[in-house]
Amino acid sequence: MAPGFFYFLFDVMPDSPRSVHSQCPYCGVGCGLELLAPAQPGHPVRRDAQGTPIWTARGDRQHPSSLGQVCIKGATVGETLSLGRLNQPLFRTSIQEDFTSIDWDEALNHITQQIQTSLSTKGPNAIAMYGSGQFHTEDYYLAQKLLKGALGTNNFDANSRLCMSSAVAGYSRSLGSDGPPCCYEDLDHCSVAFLIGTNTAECHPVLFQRLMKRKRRNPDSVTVVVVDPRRTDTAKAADIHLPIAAGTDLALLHGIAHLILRENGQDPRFIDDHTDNYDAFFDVVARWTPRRVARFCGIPEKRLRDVAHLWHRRENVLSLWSMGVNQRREGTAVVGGLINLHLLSGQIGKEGAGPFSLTGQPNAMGGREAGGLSHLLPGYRLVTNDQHRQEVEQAWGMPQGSIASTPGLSAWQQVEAMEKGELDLWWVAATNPLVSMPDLDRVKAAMQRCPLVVVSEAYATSETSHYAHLVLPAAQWSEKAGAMTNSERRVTYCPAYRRPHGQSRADWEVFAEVGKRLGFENQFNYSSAEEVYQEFTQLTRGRLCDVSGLSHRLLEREGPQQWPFPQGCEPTSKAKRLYVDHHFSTTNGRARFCTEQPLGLAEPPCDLYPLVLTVGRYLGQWHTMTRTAKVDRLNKMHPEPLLEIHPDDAHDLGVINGQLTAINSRRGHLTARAKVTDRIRKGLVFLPMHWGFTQEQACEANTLMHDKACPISKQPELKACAVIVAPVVSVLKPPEQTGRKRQALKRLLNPALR
Ligand SMILES: Nc1nc2c(c(=O)[nH]1)N[C@H]1C(S)=C(S)[C@@H](COP(=O)(O)OP(=O)(O)OC[C@H]3O[C@@H](n4cnc5c(=O)[nH]c(N)nc54)[C@H](O)[C@@H]3O)O[C@H]1N2
Ligand SMILES: Nc1nc2c(c(=O)[nH]1)N[C@H]1C(S)=C(S)[C@@H](COP(=O)(O)OP(=O)(O)OC[C@H]3O[C@@H](n4cnc5c(=O)[nH]c(N)nc54)[C@H](O)[C@@H]3O)O[C@H]1N2
Ligand code: SF4
Ligand SMILES: [Mo]
Repeated sequence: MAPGFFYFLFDVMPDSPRSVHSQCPYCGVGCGLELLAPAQPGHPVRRDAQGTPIWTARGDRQHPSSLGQVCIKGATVGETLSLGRLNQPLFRTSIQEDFTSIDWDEALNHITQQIQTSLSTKGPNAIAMYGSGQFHTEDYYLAQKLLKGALGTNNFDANSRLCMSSAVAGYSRSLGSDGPPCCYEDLDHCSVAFLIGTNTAECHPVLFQRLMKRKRRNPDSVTVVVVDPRRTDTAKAADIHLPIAAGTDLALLHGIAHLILRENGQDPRFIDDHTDNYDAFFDVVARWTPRRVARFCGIPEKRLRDVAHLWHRRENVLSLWSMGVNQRREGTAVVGGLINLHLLSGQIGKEGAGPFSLTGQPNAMGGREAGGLSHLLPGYRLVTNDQHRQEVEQAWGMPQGSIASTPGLSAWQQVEAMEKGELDLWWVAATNPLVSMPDLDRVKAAMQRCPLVVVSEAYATSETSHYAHLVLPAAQWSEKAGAMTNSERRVTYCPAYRRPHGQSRADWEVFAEVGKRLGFENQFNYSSAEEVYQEFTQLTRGRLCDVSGLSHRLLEREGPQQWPFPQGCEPTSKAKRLYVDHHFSTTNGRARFCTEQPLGLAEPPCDLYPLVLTVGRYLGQWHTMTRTAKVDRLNKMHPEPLLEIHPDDAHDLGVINGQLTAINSRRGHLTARAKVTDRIRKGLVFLPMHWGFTQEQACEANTLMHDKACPISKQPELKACAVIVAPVVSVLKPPEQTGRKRQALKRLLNPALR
């Protein structure tokens, strides 16, 4: 169905469809939602706090990934879609001025003029775009075509750099390609669930509930192991919790490998037939004796042995991981260390087993397929590969040599380039870096050196918009049609079922319009998202992530589908897992053992900064809260950010439960109320990432974080920095002053507020 059809229908029009099916726009579980129109027979029209009619979300029983389940964020998404939205484009020449409203034509002129100037003076690398795993695949794809094709710069990167890039790099190094090999059904079949660096209960709740349901019904059928320095809700439900010291995961994994070998739990046939580099790996893990590992990780040796014992060729081990593993200065090596265990025990490409990264965002997977990182091209291709570039140039109808052969700037490198005055145009879309990047004061200062900062944003007051020159109103999920891929490689069609708010436009439409204005009329001439998707799918033909058989129509008709889905494929005939034949994506078909030595934290604690701060998430808040802060129920769940601190540390530092504390790192300081709890390891403190400077309870955790990153994946170590904590004896921020500051900030964006 053409997206225009739905645009035509207003939220409450009597002939509006009673319900539509889509994928939840929050986490990477990618649950199916059924959205019920505001007006249902026999019921009053549901409205949000401003009286706008709202659609109600509930679990879609037909969605194969979630089977009707949802969590509280998915269930309340309808309440977030209209409140506080940005109405029209806003512009100012410097961030000291107030914004004025402008029309789209003028807004696009500002962008194209800056691009033309940059191209004729500094060249294409003075332009960069920073996108997001919350794009639809169509948005992602056209951003690649615009930057990498039309402009000739690979300076497109996404917030996946802060999220999944260590997993991408880890899969590629060990298995020859990106692509999680498992599926959610494996949760029903594994005999061991090994959860490392993931707070699944809060961050991928529907998957966690699936595992827990199985465990409740048949407690002995599966052993759950959780590796996390905090006793999270996930860890509380585990059979074995390993509260290792922050940043010691690789040593733990090497220690497990060491014990598997000692106990003869390896799979010699699998190793001989399907892997490379085993001898070098053996030499590395031989040195990680149980005693050394137990001491390094700060856990009892007995617990280590209990866990290693579960990793055996006769078991079905499914390992799940997310940010506790990826956000490390050695993130790629830790992913490699985890995949090593699967190769050693032959636990991959079979039911209930394998290394399974839990994707953070709803379409970070689709982004990877569309080439949405600065070293990638659509269809899991690489910018450094001559043949890959030529294939894409040909498909795009662009001359050979249009695409540059070196990787573009990664997310943090874009900030560094602004610091050096090398960027003329920084275009941020569907991400809010002034909450989510490390070392925020540096990012703010860097942005002020960039002549044109463009922010494409759905809501009126994001932190990043406060440092922009041009703000473009974005149509968001529900207002634009598109496809998204979840963690188990399942693609769901997300229809446009509400009218775009105010003058907002879909991101892909804006990218296409800029392409056309730069003279690429033919290349960017699309009349619907469906056409964009069609072009993208053809570029995946013959690749691991082949979706050449998919289209919006097929997905609408047949429902969500897992890839690979080559042309001619029948919806029911596909394999649920990758690598079932144990033929991997490397040139010789063999998977590869990794051999890095553990390094530990990039900024270890010291006398001045004796504690390690880790930063993560709460169940009821999403990232920078532009959406979830609009839901009363979610705010009541988490009224404020709290500093979790162990009772012994609190005692040593004179910190009292509920008291305001000051937290300092080498880069900044902030205050937060203390929650004294033994659910966190001694020596570690925790803050949530969510509350940016526009929030009443502002707590900019990332002003404290450093930018040190994994040299392979370029993913920053957002899970640890060294801090000192002290009780606050006087109130630092008198309430009137905070109020005035907020008023001033609001004024900046005033014309946009409805
Ligand atoms: N409610 C909610 N759900 C979300 C999101 C959200 O904002 N809110 N965001 C989504 C996104 S984009 C992502 S990426 C995922 C993130 O999902 P998760 O990675 O599960 O979430 P985090 O809270 O960032 O971190 C997970 C855990 O890592 C632990 N950790 C810290 N340091 C270490 C370490 O050195 N080793 C180990 N083993 N563990 C460590 C922390 O204690 C924390 O419990 O969540 C997704 N789902
Ligand atoms: N210390 C620390 N820092 C972290 C993390 C951590 O664990 N610790 N986690 C990191 C991770 S994994 C992630 S994924 C990031 C997340 O961080 P961000 O990506 O910055 O967080 P979001 O709030 O999801 O930002 C999405 C923005 O896009 C807007 N938006 C929504 N829909 C659309 C749309 O369709 N189009 C456009 N143009 N805009 C839209 C939203 O209003 C919002 O402002 O944070 C990272 N930062
Ligand atoms: S688990 Fe994730 S995808 Fe599912 S409803 Fe909750 S936030 Fe949405
Ligand atoms: Mo993420």
